[in-house]
Amino acid sequence: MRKLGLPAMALTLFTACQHAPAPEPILPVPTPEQIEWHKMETYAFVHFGLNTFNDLEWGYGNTPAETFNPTDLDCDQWVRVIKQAGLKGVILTAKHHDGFCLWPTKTTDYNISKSPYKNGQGDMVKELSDACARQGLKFGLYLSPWDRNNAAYGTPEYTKIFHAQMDELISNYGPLFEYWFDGANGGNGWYGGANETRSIDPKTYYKYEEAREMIKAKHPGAMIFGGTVPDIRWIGNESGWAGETNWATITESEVKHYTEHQWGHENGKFWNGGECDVSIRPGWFYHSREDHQVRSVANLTDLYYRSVGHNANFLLNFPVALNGQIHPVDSARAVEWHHTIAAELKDNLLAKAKATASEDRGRGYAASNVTDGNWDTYWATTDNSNTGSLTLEFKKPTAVNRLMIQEYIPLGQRVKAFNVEVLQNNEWKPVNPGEETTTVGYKRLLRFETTEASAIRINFTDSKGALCINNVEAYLAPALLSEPSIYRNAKNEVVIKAGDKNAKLYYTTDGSEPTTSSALYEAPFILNTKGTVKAIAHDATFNKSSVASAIRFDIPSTDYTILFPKEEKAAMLIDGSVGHCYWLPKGKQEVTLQLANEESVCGFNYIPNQARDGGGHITNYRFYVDGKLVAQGEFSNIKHNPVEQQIRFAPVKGKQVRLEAVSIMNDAKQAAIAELNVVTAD
Ligand code: FUL
Repeated sequence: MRKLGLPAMALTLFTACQHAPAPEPILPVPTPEQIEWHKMETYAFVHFGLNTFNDLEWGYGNTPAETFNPTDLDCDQWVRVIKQAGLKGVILTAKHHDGFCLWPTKTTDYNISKSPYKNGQGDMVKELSDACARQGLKFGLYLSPWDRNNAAYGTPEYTKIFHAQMDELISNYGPLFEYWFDGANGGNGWYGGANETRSIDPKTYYKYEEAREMIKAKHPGAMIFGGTVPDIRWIGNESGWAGETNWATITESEVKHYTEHQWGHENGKFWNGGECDVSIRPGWFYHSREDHQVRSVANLTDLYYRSVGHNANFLLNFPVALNGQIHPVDSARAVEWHHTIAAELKDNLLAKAKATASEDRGRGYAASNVTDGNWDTYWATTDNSNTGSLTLEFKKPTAVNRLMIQEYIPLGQRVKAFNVEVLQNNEWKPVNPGEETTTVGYKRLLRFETTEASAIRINFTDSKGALCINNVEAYLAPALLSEPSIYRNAKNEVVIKAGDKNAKLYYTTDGSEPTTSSALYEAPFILNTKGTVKAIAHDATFNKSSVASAIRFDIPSTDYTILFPKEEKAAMLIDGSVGHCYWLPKGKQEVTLQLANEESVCGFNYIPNQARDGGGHITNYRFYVDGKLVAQGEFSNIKHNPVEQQIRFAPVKGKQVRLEAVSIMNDAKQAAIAELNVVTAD
């Protein structure tokens, strides 16, 4: 054995005195790039393209390129709003399923150069990437594999076109932080005029392995979303939340149903953090009819806790409006949301707390590492101890209602379960009695009722190995009021509900803005005509009003008679309650409604099954007024985003309407309808 010289020996001894050995990693562990991605936490999506100008969610591939014509396009405005909303990057839909390319690609004529925008000289991908570079925002791209325009779709030639498009995108627009491959492969499309259904095997057709190599060669740090070799995973819904249990590890080949993505797999073979994508409005693309349906600050804040606070990243979509800018309501809401989160998590009450633990693994792994503000130092237990508790003592009793815990993920995700207690008058009390919380990962945020604590104790009750916790913070978040919900039931009674127990509700029915001097809501009231109800919630304790809610009610339930299906249960179709879903009986999949008076019908609303992962969604429909076909088409993307579907058409006078389900999701035989009603002209 080679003898160590004195200085080398001293160094070895010195190092040994400094640190106990680090825990062995528990595989799989994230790559350094994946860790950087976790640290981004929130970023933006922009859906903009031909769909915007044609009021569509999924263009069929035949909408004329000439219709793309934003009048005041301003990518710097997008970037400003996105930055002010605290989001760290933006991903642009360079090509959606309709196949229209927002850059002057050489691969197809169906692109921006064939539009009137800048007389065919425009390049949206460049405009946005330049604006990002100017203002210091990360940039990413979405390229839909499914292409409903391309004549070659379905043949090997299209795969080449798809890769060539990707090559243009990765070669000409600067560094990318994320590359998004959408999973939708709906089947039917225009396909160069063939107008048919084409199916491919998404596992092999797009050659994702080669695509990955191409992207990584130019953008080693880019996270690949979707495809067969992703770095990060879809969370299994388009509603913006991750499961309460959320492992950043998964074995894709073992996923039986896509909704499993919300939890990941405890013993997954690959590190694949979850990304929660959601639009700030019901649709991904802009529709003016949704101007009053922008998510509220309370809703977005809740989603933040259920995405970032559940060990996932949050991808918030802005459907850019027809003029080429983020709508003022969306931007105001997103910025206010950011300020709300910043206010909720402003002063870390544990910054100066004394941290002790049931044990640690020796020098360098003390409990105090969880409050030192250094992400790379962590409290760790000995190898054979997969439980342990961490106590954080305040200088004096302190009111708290939020707790943040982070694991040192470079060594793998470990914690399986824990609970939290507070010390009050020398007695430990659970913050959520009887509840065990599962998984921590990169970040876990807990919300609980405001409680006085002289200390907080976190009991880790199960873990895959030694505990490695690098950060714990606590906060006192101010109260945040939720907007009231308003609906009208089968008896024409308007019911207004508050989201918070101390809130009082005030409302108007004449279209004016409610204030605390408006009518106080005490009980449901009758509205048996068309009308608009507006309400606010007010909590005198915090002297704060929430955003008002407003609903325009069309003709009341009592003005409908259900002619078909002829069964009592069918009343659920028009009872105003989206929670009651009606399944059409076997046989003819249609609904016929008789109206009390002849109306000028100009549209209808179909609310699909709202049960979590519920089925029965109608994917293609026909709609008749007095036996005359007035509208037909598809409810695009209804499977993953089952929001209210509103179809509008030129007014037609009539007394009888019929909705026919032409096809149902997954080729099911029975359609489900939570609510169905008509839109009438004033
Ligand atoms: C889905 C698409 O079908 C939607 O249109 C949207 O782009 C969403 C982000 O992904 O799969």
